[in-house]
Formats: sequence, C-alpha cells, structure tokens
Amino acid sequence: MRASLAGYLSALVVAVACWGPVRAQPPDARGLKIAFVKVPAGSFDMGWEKGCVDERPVHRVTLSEFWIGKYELTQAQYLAFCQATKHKPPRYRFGDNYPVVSVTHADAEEFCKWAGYRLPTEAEWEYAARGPENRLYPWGDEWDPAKAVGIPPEDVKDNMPHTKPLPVGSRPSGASWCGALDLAGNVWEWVAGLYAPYPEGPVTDPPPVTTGVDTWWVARGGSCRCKGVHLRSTLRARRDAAYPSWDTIGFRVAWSERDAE
Ligand SMILES: [Ca+2]
Repeated sequence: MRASLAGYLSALVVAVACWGPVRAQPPDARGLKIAFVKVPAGSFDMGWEKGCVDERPVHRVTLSEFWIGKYELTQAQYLAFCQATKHKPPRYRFGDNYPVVSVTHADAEEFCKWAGYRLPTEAEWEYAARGPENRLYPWGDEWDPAKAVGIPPEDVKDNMPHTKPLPVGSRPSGASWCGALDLAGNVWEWVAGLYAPYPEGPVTDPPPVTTGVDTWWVARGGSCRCKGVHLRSTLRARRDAAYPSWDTIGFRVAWSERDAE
C-alpha cells in the first residue's frame, strides 16, 4: 500500500513538473502591486480607414499573448521608482491614485527597466483597446462621454484647459474587451518605439520601431482635455522626446512571458 502511494506521489510530482508554473500575474520584483489584465493571442485590423492619414493603411496584426496594466501607472507607483533611484520626480502631482503625468518617453522607459516591465508596443496598445472586433472605442463603436475621462459634452466649446485627470479607473463602464480601463482618455499614454508610417501588409508581433520619422515618439488614447472624436482608439499622437511638461501624458506598462526568456 505504502509503495503504491509513493508511486502515485512521484507520478504526481513528475506531472506537476511537466505542467510547469501557471502564471497568475506578471512578476512584481519591486512590490509595486500593479494590476495587470491578460490579453489573449489573436488578430485585429489596426488603423481606421476614416481616420487621419497616419491611421492608414488598415492592416492585419497578429499578436502573441501579453499582459497590460489594467490602469495607467499611478503617481504612487512612479514615485516609488523616483525614491529608490533618485530619479527626478514629475512636475505635477495630484495624488497617489492619480495617473503619473509630465513624464518623458525616456522617463517611462527608465521606470519600466527598473520595474521589470516594458511599454506596450503601439499594436499591443491598440489591440488591448479594440480587440478582435476592431472596436473604435474600448466599449464599442459609438462615443459615450460617460465611459471615458474626456471633455464633458457641455464644455467642449471652451476646451477645458483647466481640466485635470481623475484617479485611475474612474470610469469602470469604459473597460475594454480585456478589462483594461482608461484606454480612452484621462491621460495620454506613451507606447514603445518611434513614430513611423504603418506597413502595407499583415504583420505578426511587430517590434517597436527603432528608425522612424525624425525622433517622434507615439502617445495613445487622448486625455481629459480631448473631445470624443480624439479619444478613438486608432488615433496616433506624435510628440518630441523632450516633452516633460505635458501635464496630461503618462503611460501604462506591459509584460510578456517571452520577455523573461
Ligand atoms: Ca489613458
């Protein structure tokens, strides 16, 4: 009896070893407790035929599974990095659970390197927002001011220069298909790579662009100072690398199993 139990247990050990670890969340080497959502592998049509010139041509993109921050990175999470590394803190601070703002693309990259994550590629960001159904906004194809932190419809005319971001996750009904929040609005989000025209044909896991048009970096999603049409998930904003005082730009992080290989 004892022998058969030992045999059973050893078989179980072998089975578990072969199965390998099932990762519930990306690693958290710095104890930042960043919430992630998993984005399953799949394909979508990147870009929008009716959008700006640089949103075309619409092209098929296939991506492997990855994880993306459920929220924009918060000020508390970024300040932990500043305190640990003596990195210069951002100019604007609203509160711990607000998105970090007034960070350059280089700041975002440095944070990611320290924390063990990376910026999402432009394709990953757009897929997390639009999903396999190619939605124009994270929740669907129609603009809905209740689902994103943008300019309230009644205030569109004055452009709300005084508007500030809200704490992350303030519009839970605006969740994207994979559960990420604030992909439309609140603060713009830096993504990996340089600004460059879209490819003509289908691509798989496109890497960040390293040679682009001048040295413009790309930000996505619009901010609390944008009206609905500018919060569409296909819109691309290009910004100079030295754009530190922009008080409505932050980022969110991403991670893939293959990053650890
Ligand atoms: Ca955002």
